[in-house]
Amino acid sequence: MSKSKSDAGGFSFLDVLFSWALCTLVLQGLAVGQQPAVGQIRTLDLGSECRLDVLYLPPGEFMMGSTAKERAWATGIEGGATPGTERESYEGEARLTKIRQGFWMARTEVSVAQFRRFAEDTGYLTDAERPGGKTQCFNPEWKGYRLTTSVVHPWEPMAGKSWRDPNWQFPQQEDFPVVCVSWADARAFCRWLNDREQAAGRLPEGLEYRLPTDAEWEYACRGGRPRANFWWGDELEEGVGRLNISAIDLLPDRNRTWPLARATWSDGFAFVSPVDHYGELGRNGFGLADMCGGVWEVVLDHFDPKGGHEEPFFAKENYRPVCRGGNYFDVPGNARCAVRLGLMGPHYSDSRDGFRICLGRKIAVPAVP
Ligand SMILES: [Ca+2]
Repeated sequence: MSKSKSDAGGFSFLDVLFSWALCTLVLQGLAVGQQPAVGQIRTLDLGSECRLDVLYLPPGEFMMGSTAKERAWATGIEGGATPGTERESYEGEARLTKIRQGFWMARTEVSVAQFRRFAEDTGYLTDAERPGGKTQCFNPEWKGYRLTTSVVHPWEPMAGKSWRDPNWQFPQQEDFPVVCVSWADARAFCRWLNDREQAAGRLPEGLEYRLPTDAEWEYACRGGRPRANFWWGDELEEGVGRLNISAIDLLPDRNRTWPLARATWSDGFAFVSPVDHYGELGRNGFGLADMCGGVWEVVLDHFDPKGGHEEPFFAKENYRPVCRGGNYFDVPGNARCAVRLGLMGPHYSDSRDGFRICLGRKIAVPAVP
């Protein structure tokens, strides 16, 4: 450029070109600077040395739902899910779905320690802890080890149990995912986060902490893959060391495995495992842990049995929150990215159900009783 500077007066063509190129680069740089990098981490300080990481996911598109081939695998010998049930149709046929705005997704399901910070800070009582409240927990008296076409589940509504004591047959741990919390409880946790971050001047303009939508959850679960049974691909065996599902591990004080144990390896746990226990191997393409398996993750949408929606779906009656990802006691066919179920209601809770939060665009949710 120094050569053109020697030209007498004015600017040369090269000067103009250079200036234009420089401006473009600067503008692009600014634009890039405004958009977080994929996988960028925001760490929330919840107080008392407790933290929560959310990771940035860019806008994108994916195939929501499943194909007939995928469902045939899920209900086959390896997948282990029951064929010919209504449940197979809840995923809907695979269709192109867009996530138009990037958002921040928590790396893990909300842990007991994180939920405890909320409960201690606010004195909040979960639905299960309120007078007359119950939550579904494992009944250790259960003896249904026989393999039948209709397995009788050992989960029963119990009083006096809650996220503080989900009736594990072993001590509750601070790094376990919180369970026995309802959709309403999960949303109360999000309100606390918003109030806390707002008061500290850390809540970004136009965004809120909330449950992810049905579509956001599935997009996040797939970790950048357009379509596959699991976030790592279609092969179950590649799930070794990646997820917590019903495996060969014995139930506490038992000598036989749960009849749904179709994974032929040990995941290390009869029930729940600590969040992010599997480390790098257990994280998907977006860096998110335990998206398949672990605990069911309740999302913002209400349940439409025909399939999930690109935009959040809210029912006018019969409010049944959607849960995602399968749980530690599920067959592999029920722990795929596309699997979705409707919970019994907004105040229902279970020791197989937890939640994960996100930071995303504000979404108005109709009041439900
Ligand atoms: Ca999970």
